[in-house]
Amino acid sequence: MSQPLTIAVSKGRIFKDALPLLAHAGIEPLDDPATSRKLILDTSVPEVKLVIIRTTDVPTYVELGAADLGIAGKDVLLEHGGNGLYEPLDLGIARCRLMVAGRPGAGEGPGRLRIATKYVESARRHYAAQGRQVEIIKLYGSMELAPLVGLADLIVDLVDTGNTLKANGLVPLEHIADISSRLIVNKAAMKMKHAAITALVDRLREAVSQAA
Ligand code: PRT
Ligand code: MG
Repeated sequence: MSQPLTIAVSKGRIFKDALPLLAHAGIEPLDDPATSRKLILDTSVPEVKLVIIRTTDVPTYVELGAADLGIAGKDVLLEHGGNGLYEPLDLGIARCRLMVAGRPGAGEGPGRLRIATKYVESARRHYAAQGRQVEIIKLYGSMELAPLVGLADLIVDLVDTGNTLKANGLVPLEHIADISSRLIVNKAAMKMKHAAITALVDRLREAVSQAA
């Protein structure tokens, strides 16, 4: 790999789960983003750098070519729309489900439902497919609170163990999508740095199949 490559990744659970896959491809970050304040991390491969950004910004960086590649949850990609990106590989990490949740029995009546969510586009598509008129309230976090204080009837959020819902007296009601993190690639970079990128994608694919 002689061409420089930049990979955009968020520092939370995706970073943690991506480490063993990157290590299989010979890429080990020289700093720990949990303790370092650096936003650009050198790796054991001199040409490869990791840029550490908010998970919702990953598709933007990659689409606009500020990073050649990125790792992002399908939840984030569904909101972004995926324009200008290739999505060559499901990394199978940071798995969860995008679900409708609420108090038991919530949302069964006729009237217009209020849905609180960070996932406005996915929620809109879900209810449009059902032909239901809903009012969507955009939130940036703590969606579980919304039904408890009467802000919304239902929420659309990620569910893993279900413990967060349970702790707040909520239950999962409808499944919208299975979520995992995907490798995304800038379209121009795929042409200009084809050899380096396909080599990396192949190594990561191998790592994913060994992890499965
Ligand atoms: O920087 P920012 O805070 O925006 O992101 P982050 O640091 O949380 O990002 P990161 O890298 O940790 O990754 C977030 C991504 O992880 C999401 O975009 C998903 O693709 C994926 N993921 C997988 C999850 C979960 N599982 C998950 N359980 N993201 C969030 N959760 C939250 C969920 O929103 C809810 O509040 O965990 C709670 C539910 O968990 P359970 O186990 O109680 O059901
Ligand atoms: Mg977080």
